Amino acid sequence: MAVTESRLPPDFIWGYATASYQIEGAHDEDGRLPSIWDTFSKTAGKVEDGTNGDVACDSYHRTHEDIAILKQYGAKLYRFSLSWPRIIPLGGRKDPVNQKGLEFYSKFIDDLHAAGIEPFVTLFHWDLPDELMKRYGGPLNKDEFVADYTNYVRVVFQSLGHKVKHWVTFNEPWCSSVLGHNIGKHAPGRTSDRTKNPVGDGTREPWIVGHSLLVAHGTAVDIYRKEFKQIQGGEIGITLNGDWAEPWDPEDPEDIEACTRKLEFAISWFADPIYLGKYPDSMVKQLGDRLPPLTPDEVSLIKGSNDFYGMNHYCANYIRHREGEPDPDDTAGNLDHLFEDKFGNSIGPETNCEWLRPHPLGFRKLMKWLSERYGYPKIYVTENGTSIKGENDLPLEELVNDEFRAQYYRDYVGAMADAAAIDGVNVKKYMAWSLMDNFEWSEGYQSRFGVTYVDYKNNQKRIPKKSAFVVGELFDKYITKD
Ligand code: GBH
Repeated sequence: MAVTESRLPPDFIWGYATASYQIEGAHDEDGRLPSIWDTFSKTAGKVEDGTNGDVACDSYHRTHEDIAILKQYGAKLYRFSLSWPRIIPLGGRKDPVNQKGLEFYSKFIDDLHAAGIEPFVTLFHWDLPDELMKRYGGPLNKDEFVADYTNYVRVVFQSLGHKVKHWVTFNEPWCSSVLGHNIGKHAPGRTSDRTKNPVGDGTREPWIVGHSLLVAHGTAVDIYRKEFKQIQGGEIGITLNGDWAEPWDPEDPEDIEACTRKLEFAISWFADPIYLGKYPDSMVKQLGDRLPPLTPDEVSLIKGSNDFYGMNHYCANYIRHREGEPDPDDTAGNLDHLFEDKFGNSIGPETNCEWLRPHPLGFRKLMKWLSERYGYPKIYVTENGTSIKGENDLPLEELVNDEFRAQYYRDYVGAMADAAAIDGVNVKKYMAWSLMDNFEWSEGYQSRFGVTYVDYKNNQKRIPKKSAFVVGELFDKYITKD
């Protein structure tokens, strides 16, 4: 599918990604207290298969195994996240720091370096200390949240910053805002829908939370740059999710316009303030004063706060504009996400996730769109991957022969190489999601994203799938040798 001569630059590096709550387990060990995901997943009906992250992949006890597979696969980079409630179990700036939590990550980072693997550290991948949610509503309370989050990241920079060169402030703030405070599918599960949750206001809370996360991101970057960057020499940015949009009716200007609006509501909500210093006009127009304005001080903190653009990308949708006034609970931009266009063409094959259908060309198109809008920033792909329909039900010998996932990576890595070689996109790093099967949030353990099979019934045994080797071969092929 990719143009055969497209290549990635010689300094390109790649690896794998995971997140603390999805893999670590050890939920009550060495001083860790609950996060909002512990509480949410233990609330009846919130996770489809009734599971949680108490054990997950047991990575807290298996750092050596995880490093060994990374090495075996030839990865040079590992993106993982820190669990805030391991480091400051109650979360707040006046609460005690847990040395055991810091020691765990410190040792892990040393071991990665010893294996020749660069740590790429996410500071927040959704596991907010539960106490902060109870105390003041977490990011619903901007001032408290920003003060506690920046205290936490300062503790981390102080103790781990001399050995980490890549930081992500927040993973996918859209998910915390919309899935957590509008749809209610993610922790803390707040929504206007009273059949799902007794409290929440999906018309206002997602926009308040998004604002808090932007200000917390900008403030954390400011602290890093003023107090640590000069000595520690690392870089810092935010990771945004965003899937590509194709018009449902390619002839209808309103569907074409809706595609731009969809990208603005999903991506530019955060990226425009960071690169352009303002919210997108389409959002201001639809949301009015429900979108909390950025003060001039906030704009100066947030604008220019990305050393790189962290891009999580999985799939694409056909977009059809809606007629009439937007619903007050709408967060998408008054449009529908569809899997088929006007003519009945599917955007891509089904997977095990309702939302995910691969469409590799969309990866290239989105990188180009982002590059044009934001002035060709350095892009790091911080997640990309797929589940496979029915994978969980296959016998082991078939499951590990995951040709569908291997093909996904051939197509997506090829599309990225085309974006770099033909469109001039400045993409420099790539981390596949995921190193291993793990706790897939509200889908529990039913959907697998790993290039490594994890046998949850047999002591969390790790077994490489075919795709693990295909990914390594792909980068050998695409990266230009010096
Ligand atoms: C990533 O999010 C996460 O960072 C990672 O932790 C996770 O394991 C991985 O994806 C695989 O899911 O139909 O309204 O529920 C990906 C971005 C955006 C994908 C929201 C799912 C669901 C929208 N996600 N989307 S909805």
